[in-house]
Amino acid sequence: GAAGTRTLGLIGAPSDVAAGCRGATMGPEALRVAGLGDVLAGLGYSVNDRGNLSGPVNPGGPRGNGYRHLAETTEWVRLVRDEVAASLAAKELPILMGGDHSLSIGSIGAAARHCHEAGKPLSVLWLDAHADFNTAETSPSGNIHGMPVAVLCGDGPEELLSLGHARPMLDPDHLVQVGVRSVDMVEKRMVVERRLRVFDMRTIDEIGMRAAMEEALEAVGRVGGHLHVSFDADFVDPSAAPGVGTPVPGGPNYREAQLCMEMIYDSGLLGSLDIVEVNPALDWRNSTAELAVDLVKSLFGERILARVL
Ligand code: Z70
Ligand code: MN
Ligand code: MN
Ligand code: MN
Repeated sequence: GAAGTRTLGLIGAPSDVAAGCRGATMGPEALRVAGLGDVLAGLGYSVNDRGNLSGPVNPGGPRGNGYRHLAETTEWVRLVRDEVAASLAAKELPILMGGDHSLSIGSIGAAARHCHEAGKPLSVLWLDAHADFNTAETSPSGNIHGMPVAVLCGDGPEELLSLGHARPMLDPDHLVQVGVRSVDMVEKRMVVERRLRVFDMRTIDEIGMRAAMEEALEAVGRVGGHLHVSFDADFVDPSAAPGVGTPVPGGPNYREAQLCMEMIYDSGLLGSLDIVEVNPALDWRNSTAELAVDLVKSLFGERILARVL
């Protein structure tokens, strides 16, 4: 967990090829400008900024065979997978700075192989307004950033599935989603059929963020081993995180999002992290990257007051 790993590896993946609109390419630099590295160093970690990966540019092509930019997305996912694998092999806790959310296929694929080789289980906490559980058949858009959870659970194009060490890369029972409030019509059926564990916004309204996160962390804690947290900036309410491509009203507010991160830190389970879908082209004075950095501070142990014993 974060408490045990003192070296963090920052990996920039400036790609928006799998998103519905342009601009997440600027996410990694926005996070650096907002002070991500300095803040983590200030918490006492040693930070290894591995720089940005370099992959295909966005060709602005149409949907073909159900997908937009499948070849370009596959190349970016492969680059992310290999760099996250290198970071894990160097005993770092990797932090992927996206980029769109399809890149999580690479980061989680790398974590899955790493865990498989170490003989420990992998669990994933997916913080997102969306379920990201579409396939070419169910997707209304063809945008692959709406499909990574399905790919990780074994449903998707051969090009992406074959990047994993096993099929599925992730046991769907080891995935917990929090914050979901926008699911496409056919996607809903799949989420229910595959029995995904979802703490949607209705549940959070009813039981509160504290109880929802207690249950979510209990579930991933039962799996044990390595926890990967995949943070889509659109998890947070757009009033606090306006710089995202697909804002959905009715998300966790600033305080609820902070509590969520504090509770993940306290679990001691964190083994790798994605920060994705920050889109400076749609933002207001870098406020969304600054919010993400505030949240990451809590995720890595910052407290309002020092804990007494
Ligand atoms: C929609 C689709 C999505 C992120 C938007 C949107 C998916 N369900 N994912 N923003 N991160 O096109 O599949
Ligand atoms: Mn997402
Ligand atoms: Mn989303
Ligand atoms: Mn199990």
